[in-house]
Amino acid sequence: MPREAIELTNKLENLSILDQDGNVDEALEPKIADADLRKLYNVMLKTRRLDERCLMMQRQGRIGTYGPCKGQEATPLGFAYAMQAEDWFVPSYRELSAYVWRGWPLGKYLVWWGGNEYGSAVPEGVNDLPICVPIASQCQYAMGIAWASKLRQDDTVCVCFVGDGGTSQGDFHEAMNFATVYNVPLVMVVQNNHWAISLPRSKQTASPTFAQKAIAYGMDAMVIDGNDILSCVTAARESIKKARDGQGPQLIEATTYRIMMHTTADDPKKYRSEEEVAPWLKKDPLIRFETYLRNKKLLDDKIQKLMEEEIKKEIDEAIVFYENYKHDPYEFFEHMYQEMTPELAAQLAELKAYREGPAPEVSASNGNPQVSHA
Ligand SMILES: Cc1ncc(C[n+]2csc(CCOP(=O)(O)OP(=O)(O)O)c2C)c(N)n1
Ligand SMILES: [Mg+2]
Repeated sequence: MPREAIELTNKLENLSILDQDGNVDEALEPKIADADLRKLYNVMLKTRRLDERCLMMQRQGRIGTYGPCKGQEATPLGFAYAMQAEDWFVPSYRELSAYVWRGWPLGKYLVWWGGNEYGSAVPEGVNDLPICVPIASQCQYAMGIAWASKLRQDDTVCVCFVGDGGTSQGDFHEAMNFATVYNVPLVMVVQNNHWAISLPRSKQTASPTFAQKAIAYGMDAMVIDGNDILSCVTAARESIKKARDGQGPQLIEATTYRIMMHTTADDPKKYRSEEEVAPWLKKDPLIRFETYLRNKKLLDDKIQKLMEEEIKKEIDEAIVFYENYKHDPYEFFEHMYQEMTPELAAQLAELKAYREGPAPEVSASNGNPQVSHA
């Protein structure tokens, strides 16, 4: 038999529970306690407001370049909600809602975007990694963390976030391959926000979905409406449970959209039309969640006004914390490893000697202007 067919039987599920008008598919509606629904809404709203303030602060020159997460609050939040506190969360850089849920102080987020490494110092007792900008490099860390959980038999799951652009990096595929071969408890979430800076989703891959890339690795996968918090919670619960039960790593593609610029260093008007963006404004995760809660009588104008006031106060306090934070250049070396490597220790000593020692004589004979480090 020189030629025979190999049957590929995989199918991908595409899950959507709460539509853009706030209508819910009751057969699929996940069980979430009323108090939790309100708390989820509170965190989603807080994330939106902090994100808006960060953008304003960047425009005022009070923080550095900023990467907004507007419209992408539901997916990280749904996963953070379904995780146990001791599970591991490995983000990229648009997962603010998960950080807020998992207890990161808001001021730390501002310190990070203000350019100080203290923003990367993970709060005590929180099993998270800091914001990761080298695209998809976090996939390798996440896979390693999940492998460690398996070797230690500590029953924890690692949830990793990566962008659609990140799926074109080798790191993503290496992590996926290793994760399935070693059957580690990893949940990989691809936030498909349709853009990687100015590169559209159509140029990112010829695959109809990002999720199907998992099939080649022997990994379970599904697609969800990433702007629907109910789909996100459902997919998160299911995938995290499977990973924890030893059924292997899982890939979730969350369909969403980058409403804002890539970062404040970018102008999306140069490469995409307002007509493309407009329909996504109607799919806003916050608005549909609000409609859902109002229909359930869990939210009204009074509760919402109170939430807005409390959130504003908390953000104001975070900004005061950030603006009073004494930036210390030596901290740059402190938060990368549990114990400083000899190379970093040597660089720290060099910087200290440079800043605190006598001003060096710099000759202008090489044609460069005479400089002093004062
Ligand atoms: C290894 C690496 N290459 C290039 C960059 C520059 N860069 C920053 S963001 C980005 C696009 C990422 O797109 P995606 O993964 O879709 O994430 P999104 O920004 O849409 O959340 C690129 C190429 C980088 N940070 N790291
Ligand atoms: Mg993207």
